[in-house]
Amino acid sequence: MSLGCQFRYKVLRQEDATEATRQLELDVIAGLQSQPKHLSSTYFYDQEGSALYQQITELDEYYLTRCEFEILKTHGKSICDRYFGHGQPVNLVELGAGDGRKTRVLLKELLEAQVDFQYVPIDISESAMKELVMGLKSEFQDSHLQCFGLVGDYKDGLQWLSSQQHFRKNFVLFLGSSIGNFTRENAIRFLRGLAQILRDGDELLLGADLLKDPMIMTRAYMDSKQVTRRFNLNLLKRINRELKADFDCNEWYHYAFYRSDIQAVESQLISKVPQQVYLGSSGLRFSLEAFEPIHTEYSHKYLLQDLKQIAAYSGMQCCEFLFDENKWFVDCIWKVDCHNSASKSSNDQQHQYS
Ligand code: AVJ
Repeated sequence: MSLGCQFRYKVLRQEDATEATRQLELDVIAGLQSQPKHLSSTYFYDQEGSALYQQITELDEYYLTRCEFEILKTHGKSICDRYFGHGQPVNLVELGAGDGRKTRVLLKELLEAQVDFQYVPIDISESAMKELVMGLKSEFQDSHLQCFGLVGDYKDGLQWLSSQQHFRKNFVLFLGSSIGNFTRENAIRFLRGLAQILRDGDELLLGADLLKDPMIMTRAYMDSKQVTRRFNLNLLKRINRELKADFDCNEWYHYAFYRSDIQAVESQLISKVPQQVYLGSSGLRFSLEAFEPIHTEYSHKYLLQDLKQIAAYSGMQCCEFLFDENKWFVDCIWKVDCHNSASKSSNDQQHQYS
């Protein structure tokens, strides 16, 4: 067995740190000049933020990860039987793999069933990819697992895959209700883009958090150990460090609440006192009144009918819904269906959402 080529990755796009900082600065300025103020949840995940998110997934109150684990454990075998094998080799593609803990459940099922597949995690960060691939190597050394990571954004990765590997079907994982950070409109835009890059017959497994008791949803984002508070505040720390700002990180409430009007948990940072913030990198100053909120995140929650509608608008066909025992979370399996896709839904969708 040639270990050398069993665990590997390819860099499609080098992360450009200067460009990333410039974009952060533009977004921070725009966000702090708006009313109400906002900062994007995409900036949570620097090294410290990713580590804090990892801790969140282990909290009792943060049921999402636990539920999805259960789903993959319970239904892994049937996913394997239904969507893999049948003589066609498959790319098991994962968007934003993180540490890949949940995915390992599936990898083990697939290896056991001896289906012809390779695992293709896609991540923009080369260091995260390195860590993931090394981790897999130490766990799966003695198996037949083939791992071929792609460093780049999702578009780079998927485009490269569809141009290179015509003989393989793609089965794409987008786990954890990451889609929940998008507005409905942007979720559809993103998924439609995905459907367009993929080929007819390719599949998507999409994790989505379902509507439930509003207090259960709220507590998941206002945990008793205050890890989510640190996660939220880390955004300000990051801005202090990368943009030479001087947010006083001790003077904030972390506040998260469920909004039934938009079916989302909204997270905010609320200043306890009047503050002047100096953004050193740009020389700009921003002031906050006492109790002024900065919006940092929406985590959308879904009804099954929402998900069916999103699939239709995205040009995908619902194959099945896989639930945990409580039906708190769902993994949807959708098939890319070009006949139904972009052309049909683009007009409908504009009426509905723009
Ligand atoms: C990674 C987007 C799924 O919204 O539940 C966790 C991020 N924010 N706690 C979510 C998060 C606060 C998480 N997602």
